[in-house]
Amino acid sequence: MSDRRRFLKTTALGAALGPSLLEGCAPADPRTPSVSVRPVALSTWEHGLGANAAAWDILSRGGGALDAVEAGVRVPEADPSVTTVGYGGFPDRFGKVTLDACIMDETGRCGSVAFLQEIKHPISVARRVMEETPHVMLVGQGALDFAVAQGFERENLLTPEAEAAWLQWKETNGETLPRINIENHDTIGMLTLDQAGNLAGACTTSGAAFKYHGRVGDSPLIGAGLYVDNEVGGATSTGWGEAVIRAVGCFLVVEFMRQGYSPAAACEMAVDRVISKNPDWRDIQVGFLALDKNGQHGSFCIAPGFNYAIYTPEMENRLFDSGSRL
Ligand code: SD4
Repeated sequence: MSDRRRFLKTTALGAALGPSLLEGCAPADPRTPSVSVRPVALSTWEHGLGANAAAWDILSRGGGALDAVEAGVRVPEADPSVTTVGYGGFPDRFGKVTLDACIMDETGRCGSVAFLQEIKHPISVARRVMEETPHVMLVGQGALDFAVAQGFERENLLTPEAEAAWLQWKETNGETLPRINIENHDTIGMLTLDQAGNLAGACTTSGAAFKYHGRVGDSPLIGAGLYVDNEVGGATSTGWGEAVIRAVGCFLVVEFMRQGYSPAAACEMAVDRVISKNPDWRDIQVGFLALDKNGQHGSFCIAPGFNYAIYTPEMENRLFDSGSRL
C-alpha cells in the first residue's frame, strides 16, 4: 500500500474510531511481514540435515510444503543408523518396533498413526489417513490393515543392531528405561514453509526405547507433538512425550506465537509450562522447535544437547544448538 493510501485509510479509520483508539497502533499493514524468509526447512536433531536436503529439493523448485515435509522425514525413517525413527528404531520391551507419526498441512487437515508395526514409512500412512479417510488417527492393527490396503509393504523393521541393543538392555538393565534425548536420540519433527507462504509439519518416531508394549507418546498427537496454523506458524517437539502431552506443548507454542511472541520466546514459555507440570523435570528432556509464518524460527529445551537443522536461501542447511533451561 502506498504511503498516501495508507494515510487516507488511517485517517478515515481514525475519524471513525476517535483518536485515542488509534494511539500506539502500528502504522504498517499487519499482513505485510517486516522480514520474510522463504522457503524454509527446519528439523530436529542432526538427522534433520538429510531430511532438510530432501525437502529442499522440492521447496527450491517451487513445490508445496506438505510434499516437502513428507519427503524430508522419510529420509531418517528409512535410515537404519537412526535408531529412534522408522526402520532400525529401537523396539519396545517385547522386541517389537512400534511407530508413531503425524502430519498437518496449511489448511488444518491432519493425519496420524500410532502403535503401527511393520511399515517403514508411517508418515506416508499418516498422510493417507488424512487424505483418504474421514478420520484423523488410526492405531495398531487397524492402522496396519489400512496401510496394507493402501499398498504399503509389510517389512521386518528390527535390524540386527536394534535387536542386539534390546537383548543387552534385557540383560543389563531389566526394567530401566533409557532417558529420552539424554541417553538415546531421537524423533524427527519437521516444519516447512514453501515459496507460496504455506506451512506444513510432520513428526515421526519409534518412541521411547524399550517402552511398554502399546505405549504411545506425544509424536502422533496433534497439538502435543506437532501443530500447524497457517495464519501463525508451526511447532514440533522432541523428548519425553509424557511430559509434552501434559502441557499440550505444540499447540501452546503456536498459541504463544499467535499472541505475538517470537518463535524462540514461545518455545521457552512452553518449556516453562512443561516444567511447571512435571516435578521430575530435571531428569527429563523436552525440546520445542517453531517456525512462524514469516520464516522466523526458534527453539528451547530443558537440558543442553538438543540441536536442530535449518535450511533457508541464506543459511544452507546448518545445525544450531538450542537454548536450554538447565
Ligand atoms: C516420544 N517424543 O515418543 C517421543 C520421543 C522423542 O526425541 O521425541 N525423542 O515420547
